[in-house]
Amino acid sequence: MTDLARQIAEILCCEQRFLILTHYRPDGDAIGSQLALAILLKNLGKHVTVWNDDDVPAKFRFLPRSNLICRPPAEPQDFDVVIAVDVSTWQRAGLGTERIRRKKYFINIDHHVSNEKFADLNWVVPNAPASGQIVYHLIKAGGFPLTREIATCLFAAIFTDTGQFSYSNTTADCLRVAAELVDAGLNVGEISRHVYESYPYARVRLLQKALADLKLADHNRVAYTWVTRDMFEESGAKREDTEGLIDYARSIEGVLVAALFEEMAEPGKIRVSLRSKHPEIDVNSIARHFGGGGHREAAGARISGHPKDVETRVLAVITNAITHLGTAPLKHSST
Ligand SMILES: [Mn+2]
Repeated sequence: MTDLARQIAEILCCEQRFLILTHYRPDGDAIGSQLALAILLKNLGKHVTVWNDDDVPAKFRFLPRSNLICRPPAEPQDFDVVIAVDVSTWQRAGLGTERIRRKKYFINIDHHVSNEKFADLNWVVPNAPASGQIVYHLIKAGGFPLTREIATCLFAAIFTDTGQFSYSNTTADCLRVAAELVDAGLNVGEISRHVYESYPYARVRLLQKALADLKLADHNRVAYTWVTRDMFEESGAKREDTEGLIDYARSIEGVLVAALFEEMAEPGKIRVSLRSKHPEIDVNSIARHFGGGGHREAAGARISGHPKDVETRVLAVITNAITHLGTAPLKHSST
């Protein structure tokens, strides 16, 4: 147990008014970690505010107290403690960052290797599989009760950020933590059904369109596809429905890097998600090339430019990153 963990636990005990922020376009780790902290603080009798620029994705609304998450208000507010969780840069916490008038303590809990350590107390553990796991260790450090509600949120956080315990960040420690969370009374099948088997049909229509456009490049070692504004319109899918689409590109045999290009609502802006399946390929550094970041195996960036042009630039940097690996183990032909 680190001093930092104990120091943060003490602040949770002593202070009264808390704000919890995470990144916009929140994923399961962001929402799960935010809600776990919120429930923990509520149980301690604290005043808790939870903001996000975007709605809670439909598949995470089953999480306990998900209705605590709301949009930042127009007027700035005072807090004793501001906690950013699963946020690599302060800017990624969105509008809420501009709605804080006063704060005594500023805490950053995160696992992105690209974290900019923007707060006063920065608890950044790049080898933690999920921010939710760091929150778990905070609960242990403070001797706080791990209720079933908190365990559900933390399990969802770790479950999603490890790709249902399938990515190489799934360590023995991670599974031990997960086992303890399940011991708190969780039904894993039920959580899995909510998160992975309750997609709106519109998402499947978006998937059909995105897969129809999927392409292989660089001796079939790179798979990429697009979701355009037209695809959103035609399918009726929401922005949150793109989560996980990249896994289809990633799942192809022989593919080392997968890329998903998404035309954003704002014209001329492209969101690029990247995944690596090879230990020597660091997509965080590829994303950083374009002002983004993330993890070695999963990262992203927002890039301005003409779609075709952005695609060419990103594919060139990917090619450059994998060129030294050779083209040996290829079993299938280009389509
Ligand atoms: Mn995360």
